[in-house]
Amino acid sequence: MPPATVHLVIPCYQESGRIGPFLTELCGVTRELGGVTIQVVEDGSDVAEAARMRDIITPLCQQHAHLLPPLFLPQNLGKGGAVYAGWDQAAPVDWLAFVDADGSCSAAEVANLIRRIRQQPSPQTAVFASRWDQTSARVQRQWKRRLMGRIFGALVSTLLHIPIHDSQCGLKFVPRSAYQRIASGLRIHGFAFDVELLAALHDSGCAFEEAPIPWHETAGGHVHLIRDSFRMARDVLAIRKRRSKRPKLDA
Ligand SMILES: Nc1nc2c(ncn2[C@@H]2O[C@H](COP(=O)(O)OP(=O)(O)OP(=O)(O)O)[C@@H](O)[C@H]2O)c(=O)[nH]1
Ligand SMILES: [Mg+2]
Repeated sequence: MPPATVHLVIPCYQESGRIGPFLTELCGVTRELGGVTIQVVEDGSDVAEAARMRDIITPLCQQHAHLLPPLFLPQNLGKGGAVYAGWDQAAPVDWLAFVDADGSCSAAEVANLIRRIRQQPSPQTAVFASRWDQTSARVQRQWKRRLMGRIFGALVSTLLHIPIHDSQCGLKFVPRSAYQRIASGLRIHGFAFDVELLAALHDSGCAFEEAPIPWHETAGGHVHLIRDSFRMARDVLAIRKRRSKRPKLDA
């Protein structure tokens, strides 16, 4: 039987300085796996940045048929908006996925998780990579980010009653059929989009699992610890409010 197919989106905002080596390696490892397409979604950075991204990606597209032409969004939608724009245009694959552009999660680890989801007899359980509960040798993050990540994880699981430790890790796999059931109700396009995605999957009956991965934080991150944590906490509260209003399945 052919392996389950995967469409992997890389959301990018001002990433021309970081994406090159990671994308090159990712194209190599996924080509060996087969059945994977990759697409960069450039999230309305600016004209000069879009040109730099084109210069990096075009030669790689010529070498790798499974690297699709990038999608250039006319305006900045936010990380979630970029991921969904890529997923919404995907061919009818088995799995939709995204990975951060900065290579904090290595290409080899992306390949490992693709092998892992392919062990499912059919795509059923969403797989969220996780930086939780690991020795500092495997997960290298600034202590501030590690701390904020733990606080945010506790906030998500407590307020939404969903058992998860790390909702924000930049590598996730979702069965396409499960995404199709929930896509029309997804509203959050910023950095907290993963939380809404998780809640919607959970509420629709799609199981999920956290998969521990090594993580090597890369300099030049876009997430502003105070400003974005505040926005994300606000988004979690909005998700909670909306969920409390939804009709109960068994009503
Ligand atoms: N589409 C889109 N992607 C964004 C935006 N801001 C950041 N990203 C992408 O989101 C991903 C994660 O952003 P990073 O800059 O790696 O975040 P970070 O500050 O390193 O935070 P962690 O990776 O969680 O430690 C990258 O692929 C970014 O390009 C945005 O406004 N739009
Ligand atoms: Mg990062």
